[in-house]
Parts: sequence; C-alpha cells; structure tokens
Amino acid sequence: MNQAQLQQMAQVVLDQNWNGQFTKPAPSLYPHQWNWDAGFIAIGNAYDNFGRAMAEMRHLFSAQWKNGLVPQIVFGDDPQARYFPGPGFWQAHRSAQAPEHIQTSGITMPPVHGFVLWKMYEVAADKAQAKAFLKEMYPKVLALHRYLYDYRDPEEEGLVYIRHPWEGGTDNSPIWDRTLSRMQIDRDQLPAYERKDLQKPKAAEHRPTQEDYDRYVYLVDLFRQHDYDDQKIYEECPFLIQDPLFNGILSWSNEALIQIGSLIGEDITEPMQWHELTVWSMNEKLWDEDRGIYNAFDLRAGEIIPVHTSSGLIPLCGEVPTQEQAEAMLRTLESPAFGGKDSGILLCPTYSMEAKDINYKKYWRGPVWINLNWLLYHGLMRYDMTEMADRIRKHSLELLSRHGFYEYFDPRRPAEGEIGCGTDQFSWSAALCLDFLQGEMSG
Ligand code: 2M8
Repeated sequence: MNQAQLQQMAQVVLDQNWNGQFTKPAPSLYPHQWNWDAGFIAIGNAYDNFGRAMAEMRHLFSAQWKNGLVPQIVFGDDPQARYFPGPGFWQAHRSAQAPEHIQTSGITMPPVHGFVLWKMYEVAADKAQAKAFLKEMYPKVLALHRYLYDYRDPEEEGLVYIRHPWEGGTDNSPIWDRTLSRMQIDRDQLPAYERKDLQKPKAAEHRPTQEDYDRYVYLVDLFRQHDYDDQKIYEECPFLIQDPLFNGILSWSNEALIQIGSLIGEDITEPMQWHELTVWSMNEKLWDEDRGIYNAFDLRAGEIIPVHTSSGLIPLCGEVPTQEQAEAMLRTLESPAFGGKDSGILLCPTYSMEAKDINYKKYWRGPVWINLNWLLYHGLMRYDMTEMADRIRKHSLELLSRHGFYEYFDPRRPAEGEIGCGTDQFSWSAALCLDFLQGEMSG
C-alpha cells in the first residue's frame, strides 16, 4: 500500500468514528469520548480537519470539573453504547465538582492537552484562528495542571500521583502489579458488575484479568463512597503511584503551556515553576542510574517500583533527562530488553523482553502501542537521536500499513496468529499514522 492510500484509510477510520460531537476511540469497544485519545485524535485531525480537532478538544473540556479535573471518560448519549463502567456506576454527580449538564467518570488521564494544543498550532494553516483557539483553551489547561499540583502532589514535590490504573492509561501495566496484589479484595463485598469488553474472540486472553477488574471496580467504589473528595481519597486509597509516563507527559505539557502563554501574552510564572520542579524531582527521585530508565514510585508503600516498562522512557518527550541521561536511555532502548538493535523485533515492546512474564499479546504487558511509539519518537527527536526515532516511525507505519489500524500489535511479527490485537479501526492508531506520514513525506 502506498502512502496516499494509507493516509486515505486512516482518514476513513477517523470519519467513521466521529459521531458529530466527538470521536469514539473505536466503533463498539469504546463508545464514548476518552481523555487522552481525544488529544491524539485532535493531532491527526489538525492537518486536514482543524475544525473537527477544535470541536474534539472543546467537547472534552466542556466536561471539565469545577476543580479543574478533566475526566477520563465523557459519556455520550448513544442508547446502543455498551461499556462498563457507565455513568450509573461512576455516579460522578455525588461530587459537587462534577459538571451538571454532562456525564463523566470520576478520574483523570495523562495530561496530553498542553502539547496537543501546541502541536495543533504548529500545523495549523490559519494561524490567527489557531491562536484564538489557544487563547480560549489556555486557562482550561492551566486549571487542569493546577488541579494536579494542588490535589495530587501532597508533598509538593512536583510529582503528581495517579489513584487508579485507568488514570495512567496503561491499564494492566506490570508497574501496578505489586500495589494491586497488596489489595485484599473480598468478592462478596464488591458491587455486582458485568464486563462488556469480553465479547470478541480472544478478548479474555488479550485484555486485563478478572482479578485486575475486581481491583479497578473496588477503587471506583471507594471513590464514589467518598463522593470523589480528593483529600479523603488520598487518605484511604491503597493505590497512589507517581508514574514516569504521566509525569513525563505533564512535563511536556508544562513546557507547551509556557510556549502558549508566551505567545498569547500571559504571565507564565506558574507553569515555569511547575516545569522546573517536576523535571528536578523526576531526576532526583525516579531516575535509575544503573538501568538508564525512570522508575515509578509507590507513595502508599513509600518505595520505588523498579519494573522495566517503556513508560520509563517516555520522559524523553518532556525533555526531562539531560543529554547524558538520554544517551543512557537510548542504550536501554537498544538493549535486548527493548529489542532496539537488529533483533527483528518491531519497536517498541511496552514491557522488557527480559521479564519472565512478558506477554506479547496482552494489552499493556508487552505489545506495541502506536501512541507510546509516537511519544518516544518525539522524545528521541528532541535529543537528535534521529536514527532510532526513524526506526520507530518506520516500524509503526509498517505495522499500520500491513496489518491495519489495530489497538496494539505483537512486536515479534509471528508467522502464525494475529499481529494486530484488540479492536481494529482504532482512532489514535489512525490519527497518529497521519502525523507519522507527514514526517515521512517531509523527509
Ligand atoms: C483503555 O482503557 C479503558 C479504560 O479507560 C478500557 O480498557 O476500557 C486504555 O488503553 C486507555 O489508555 C484508552 O484511553 C482507552 C480507550 O482507548 O482504552
């Protein structure tokens, strides 16, 4: 397939998943609007459909809570939508902070919005229109970051915690295993629930386990019992993790807020202070000198989580590491753990291939994800590591053009069995394909 055909097919996926108000991440598995998906999708649409990219972001932020939180899910009103947990389970209205006119979940997701807005501005054909859009959105993104620093950074370290695996975006990442395994769940005490994500063949094999879901549900139940009060949740939640992916993305978006604020003539003191502190603390607390990667930190247990996943490489995108640290990260990427050098593996597996429990088809425990590849690509480019960046872009485009716009991919190119896993017609795979193609066409 040539580039023009791939571009056209990606556009078709985005068009089909657009429902007039927002883009569904996938036609049936994910029938509502998801937070960081919306950001990646807006990047793809910014090239040829700037109006839709703006509408996507506006719809997401129309559901922003009064305290600044931007929810993980904004529920649409399609009566056919089958998704668990839906608005009736979340009961977000128990919080006085939740919006009244629209239904949402009660947690957030990686704060991609700052860099998404900046990227939209960079590619916009009509700069005046894009600048007016930045002016409109800047205070909203600022309010989100303020929420994160005010409510999710209790020690004022500049490191934000997540309180649910879904907030991290990497639902069943091995990073959370130990923390989740400490949670003793009594199934009889759990609210009754029915998963809707196991309809497709192989879904049980590829998606999170029942034990994972019990814990996800337990946490949501805890939050709603506390009416989504941040302080009470902080005191009681067994899952409080400072994740390098979340904080690396936050750094990139802080930086983008500084750029946007300067462009539109705002006082940028606050984002500058956030940025400096977050970068400093990530290097002080999360950097692992021996392994050339960033770790996560379990705030509840008070310990580092030394689990080798590609999340620890994402801080490259926020220019968190120094050049020297970034070179160590490149060596990590090239090592047998991530298969970066002539191993025949397609980049980038999400979990170390040296881990005994890597599973190349199981969601966030091994497969390649296009959004993480995209973040790594941009991170590597920031350090002029063009060879590795190009390899990641090429591998991403190879997967997409040969196998389709799947949710995640088996990096081993197995001769038998599927390479594309999860749902097909997955919106961010299509959207970021459009962005990768721009890089390809401009050389
Ligand atoms: C996946 O997560 C949702 C819960 O948020 C799910 O499994 O139902 C994750 O891959 C997440 O990162 C993504 O935003 C979402 C929608 O694509 O699906």
